[in-house]
Amino acid sequence: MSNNLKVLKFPDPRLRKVADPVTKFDKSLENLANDMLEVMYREDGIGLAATQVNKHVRLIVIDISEDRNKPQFFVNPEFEILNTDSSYTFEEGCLSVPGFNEEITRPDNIILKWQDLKGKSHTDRPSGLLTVCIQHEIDHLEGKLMVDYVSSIKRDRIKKKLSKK
Ligand code: GNR
Ligand code: NI
Repeated sequence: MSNNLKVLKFPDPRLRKVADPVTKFDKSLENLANDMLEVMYREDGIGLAATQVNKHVRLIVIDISEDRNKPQFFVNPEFEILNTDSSYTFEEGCLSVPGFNEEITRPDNIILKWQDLKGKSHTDRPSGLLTVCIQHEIDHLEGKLMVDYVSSIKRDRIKKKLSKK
């Protein structure tokens, strides 16, 4: 099975759109989630935001399991920072910024609220890699990218390199 979704690459301006909340929990949402999962697995990512495949709705898929068989779906995710003093630095990569890794520091003590594909609400305190990944993906829904955390000199250099491709 294969779909037509392609991952947008920086500096594509469509990556800067702010995604709309999901209001209909129907079959088409489920289909999009499964298509995104396929793209994520195909490209060896641990997460994917709908924005990256040019669908501007607040939907994220993540699989941080070793066996790549524990998909998680997050609809309309939001987080609250519990303790701003506690942060974590991790070398992040992004399918929309291929070939670049950057150390990014983010809060590591958050409460996450989201809905599942049926519209049911959940609240949890993520830990480890999920804390990093969900924040990276929520940034995408806000039109924000990894490159926004680096200096403008470095960002311009990345832009030049990726524009040549
Ligand atoms: O595959 C991915 N790996 C990754 C590593 C560290 C922090 C975040 C990520 S997400 C990334 C896939 C991606 O671009 N998701 O938006
Ligand atoms: Ni990304």
